[in-house]
Amino acid sequence: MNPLELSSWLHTPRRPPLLMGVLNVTPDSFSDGGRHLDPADAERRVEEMIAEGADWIDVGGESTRPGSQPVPEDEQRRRVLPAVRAAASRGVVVSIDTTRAAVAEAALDAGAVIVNDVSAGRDDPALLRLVAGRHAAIVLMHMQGTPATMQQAPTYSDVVREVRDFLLRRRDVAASAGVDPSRILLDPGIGFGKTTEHNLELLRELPRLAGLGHPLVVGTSRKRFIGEITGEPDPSRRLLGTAATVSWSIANGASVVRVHDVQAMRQVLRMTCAMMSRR
Ligand code: HH2
Repeated sequence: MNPLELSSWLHTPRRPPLLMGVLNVTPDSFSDGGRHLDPADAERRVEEMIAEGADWIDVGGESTRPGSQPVPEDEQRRRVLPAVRAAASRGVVVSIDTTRAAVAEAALDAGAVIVNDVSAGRDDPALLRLVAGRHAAIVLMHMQGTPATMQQAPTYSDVVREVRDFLLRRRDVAASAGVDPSRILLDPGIGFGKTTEHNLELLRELPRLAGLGHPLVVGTSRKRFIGEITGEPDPSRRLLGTAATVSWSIANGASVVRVHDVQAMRQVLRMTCAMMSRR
């Protein structure tokens, strides 16, 4: 999908679900860390994901796995810009996975059109103003705590209600900062300050989040809760567990699924959409 098609997709009431391919340009991401640090490797992976059927490529230069520490803006920029340029030059939709306005701005200059902010505009207030000024799209994601501490003791009285209320609050803050509401996507933040049971509850109740009037992004790919349920400790071997969650998410209203295994999940998405008559 190219950026123009994204604009019309955002205004389509029954949107065909999109596949967001993950490209982490980091030494320490939980599943693809260290594999794309050389710009030539990142570029190869971009080409591969496009050939495999990615609609959109999400480039990140900072791991947000549990226990991770922030990466300086300069270093994030150094890591992500070659990959953003490589993906944008091939005409595909590119998002920048960052919480920092300076990194997002450099990525938008290099051709990204979406900011994927796992802090939903809380880490750097300048980020929402930037998105507004550039008429970019933004993913606002729920997270309890920060990556450094979020898995220590996640607590909710009603996880679905709290995530829903949070997303609506952050949507309002973004809109007040001037972000075009039709360019806001929401994400429950699977694995971000949540136990396995919290993640399952959010997936079970996904239609409640898919009905908030914004496209819903869901990122379950290879995550720890899949390992816990399936007994598979190696993230790269969680393909089938991931497939189950991707199919479920689409059937329950997700508009975008964020995945590492683009080729396999393209098949899952096609099959799920065919069963739902949303081909
Ligand atoms: N998950 C991760 C990172 N960014 N963004 C959104 N919108 N939704 C998610 O679920 C999400 C995200 C974590 O996965 P990954 O990028 O593979 O790992 P790491 O944070 O270790 O780089």
